[in-house]
Amino acid sequence: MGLLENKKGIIFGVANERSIAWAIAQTLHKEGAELAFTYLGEALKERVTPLAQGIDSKLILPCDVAKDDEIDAVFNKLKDTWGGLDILVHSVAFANKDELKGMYVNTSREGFRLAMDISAYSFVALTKRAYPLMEGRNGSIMTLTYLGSERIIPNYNVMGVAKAALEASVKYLAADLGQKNIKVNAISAGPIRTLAAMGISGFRDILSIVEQKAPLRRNVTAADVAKTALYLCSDLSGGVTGEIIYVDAGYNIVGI
Ligand code: NAD
Ligand code: 0WE
Repeated sequence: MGLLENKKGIIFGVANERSIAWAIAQTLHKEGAELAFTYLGEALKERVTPLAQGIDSKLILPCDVAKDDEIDAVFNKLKDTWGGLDILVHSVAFANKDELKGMYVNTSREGFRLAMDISAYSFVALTKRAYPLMEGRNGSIMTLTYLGSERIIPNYNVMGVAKAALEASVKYLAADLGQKNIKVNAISAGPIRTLAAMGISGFRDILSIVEQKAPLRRNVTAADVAKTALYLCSDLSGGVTGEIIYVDAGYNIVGI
């Protein structure tokens, strides 16, 4: 008997088998959850479909989180097929690549808008549609964030500001939805080699610094993050809401 038997969840943010969202999906499925997936664009459909089908998912839907009509279509489909929802995982971020280098002071108006829209507002947009489906069922909503929201990580720039907005949104949404018995939390993950980390200059150095300085003297894996996601989805985290939980080998506590 799994921890998530009879629970229904939707996962936003699988791009490939290295995605943090994919590790979360596998872990939730192992504990009995039935999952739906969304993907961004036709190119990713081919990648996501076989992964999702491999864990018995029947709902694999397109969704650009910048588009309200696509988000509406996803939640209408969930309502028609399942009639309700227990779990929402938001594992989506995007900024233009040229904003993730050089000085933050050079951030463009459009670059700021785009990063905020995809990486922060989208969490509000998804939650707005999800909570009516979670009525009377102990819902759990979560997102992924990074230490760059609160400390200066060179080149993270506008993504750090978007993650700060995302983390503040977690708290406001937790306050809104608490009365409906819905938890809203974030996992602040340490650096992990995924598509979103590809081509980030200095990423290797970041991994090496964490390995040298983090209390656990190692980097975290997507599987580490997935186990905390499981805790947040399950009744084990009853009473936990509005939190930013670090899964970073302890790196965030280190001063010098
Ligand atoms: P990833 O590239 O596998 O996942 C990012 C996902 O965002 C992709 O699936 C991509 O398709 C999706 N996406 C981007 N724009 C979108 C849009 N407009 N509509 C819908 N989906 C869109 O990389 P990941 O590392 O698994 O990232 C997942 C989350 O984890 C992100 O929020 C990221 O900020 C966060 N995070 C990553 C790390 C890390 O080091 N990899 C560390 C901490 C937090
Ligand atoms: O949140 C992230 C990365 C998010 C991300 C990555 C990309 C790369 C490709 C958002 N948008 C884009 N746009 C692209 O075109 N992380 C936590 C991983 C990450 O990204 C960094 C990091 C770390 C860690 C960028 C600079 C410095 C450190």
